[in-house]
Amino acid sequence: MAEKINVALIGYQFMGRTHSNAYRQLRHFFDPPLLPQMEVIVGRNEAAVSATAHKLGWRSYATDWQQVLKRDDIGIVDISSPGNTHYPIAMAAAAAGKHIICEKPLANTLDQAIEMAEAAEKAGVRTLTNFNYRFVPAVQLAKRFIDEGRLGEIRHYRGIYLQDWIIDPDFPLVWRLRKELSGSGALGDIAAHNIDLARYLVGDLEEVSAADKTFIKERPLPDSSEGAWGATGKGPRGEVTVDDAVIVIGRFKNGALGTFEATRFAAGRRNYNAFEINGSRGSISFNLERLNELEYFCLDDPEFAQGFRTINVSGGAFGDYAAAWWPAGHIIGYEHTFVHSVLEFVTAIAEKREAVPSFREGARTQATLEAVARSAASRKWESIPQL
Ligand code: SOE
Repeated sequence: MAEKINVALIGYQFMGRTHSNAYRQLRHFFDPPLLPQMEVIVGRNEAAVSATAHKLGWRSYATDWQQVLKRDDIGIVDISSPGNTHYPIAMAAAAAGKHIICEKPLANTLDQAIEMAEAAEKAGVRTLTNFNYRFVPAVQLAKRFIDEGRLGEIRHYRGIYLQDWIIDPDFPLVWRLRKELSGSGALGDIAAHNIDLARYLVGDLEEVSAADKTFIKERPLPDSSEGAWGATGKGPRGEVTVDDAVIVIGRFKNGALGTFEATRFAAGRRNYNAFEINGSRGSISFNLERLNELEYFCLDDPEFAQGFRTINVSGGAFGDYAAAWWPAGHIIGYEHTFVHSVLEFVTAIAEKREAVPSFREGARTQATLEAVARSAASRKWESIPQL
């Protein structure tokens, strides 16, 4: 029987739910070397967090994360709360010797992200920045194709992440639209995924040039003082202090060119996270809204048989993550990516190795995000510090 490790989850909204589901499902489908126990879920609103604890299957709840970090029986701290809370919680968790999993982007500034990575490294605790889309089996197949050289030399990475959930000008001023809470808008929320996937699949970028835009400058204040998602309203309005959309061109260190576009104003695109990669021998294309599929074109096929083919990435042929679920063709979804990232994290803890992507990796992506923000402000190319 594998050893157990108690988890304290901070945050109980969207990400709190995805992480809870991951901890719950993990041992039903995998054999992790360390078994996470859903010990305590933490949130400021007692009525809401106690109801959520019960619903999501946590043994207990608490309203003060600082008290929870003092507990010797907690081994993992999971930070699934808004961006401005990542830094103070992670710094305190590292000081308390806890392993830390943190939602993306890692921090609201590059300086904070670097400090978090260094504090954890110094404390000898394991970390994971939860860029969950790395853990889609089709994305892992894309990585395998690239690493095996099937695409040849990589020339282009074209990433787009399109959503439309704030297109209504009366959608409230939630925390993601306030810089002091979220750090940035579409940039940190969704371009961060684009850029992390590009770094994972193609490598680090060295410089970027970017433009951003805030289309709706004021929005109704939300019902809740905590800045949670409230009803669309017509009451007093507050200023939107982040970007609504961002476009980027970039150069990778290995010579490839990249383009990135992220917006929450693409009507009809709900969570359209897609990329295409072109190499000297072929191409691949992925779209999260069809996440079990990878499109592949190969110039090594005989000319009369050339064309994009759609590979259904499910079942035993596609690595441990896909194999653990259902037989081929019996597809998986969004929530499974979180189970895989939790598996990577507890396995790394048990094996006493760095989890991937660690806080250091999260800080590298943050360095790119910050260069994008700098470029959008300066209207010049900006270089990316290599960490
Ligand atoms: C909201 O835009 C959001 O939940 C992001 O925060 C996630 O990172 C993304 O995976 C889905 O959309």
